[in-house]
Amino acid sequence: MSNNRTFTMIKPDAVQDGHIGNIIHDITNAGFKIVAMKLTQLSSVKAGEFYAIHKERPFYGELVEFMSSGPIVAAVLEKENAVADFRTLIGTTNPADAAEGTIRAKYARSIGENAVHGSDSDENAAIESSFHFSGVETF
Ligand code: IDP
Ligand code: MG
Repeated sequence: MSNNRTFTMIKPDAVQDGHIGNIIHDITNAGFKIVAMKLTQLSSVKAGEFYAIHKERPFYGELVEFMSSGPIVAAVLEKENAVADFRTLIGTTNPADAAEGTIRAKYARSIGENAVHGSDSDENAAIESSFHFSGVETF
């Protein structure tokens, strides 16, 4: 995948709290085009695979349990400089430190239950997009 796509999830906290519509609004308002999207739920096995890179971190078990606790919205987004611009739009991992107006500042509950995922590199954006979507589901 080129540098114009990134992968996101609206996490279980934000789905539960009724923020799907507002978050999609913020994303499209910021100039991202949705090229794949679905409401789904991760099993604990799939959540563990998705976050395998964090296996050694102390919060891994909590993260896997949280990410499989309820429905999520998975999506692939397109925009020039997508990965970096989307990280700016969502704000820092801990919403207490996130810049005003960012998605995490507005909608996250805590550092763990932080409303949205955003890929951290073009390579991971491609891996994470194909983890969730097949070719015919991506436009
Ligand atoms: P990122 O989502 O901003 O890229 P990462 O460091 O990649 O942050 O961590 C992945 C996810 O793990 C975070 O979005 C958050 O849900 C969770 N997480 C990160 N740090 C902590 C922590 O200190 N306690 C609990 N959960 C955490
Ligand atoms: Mg990360």
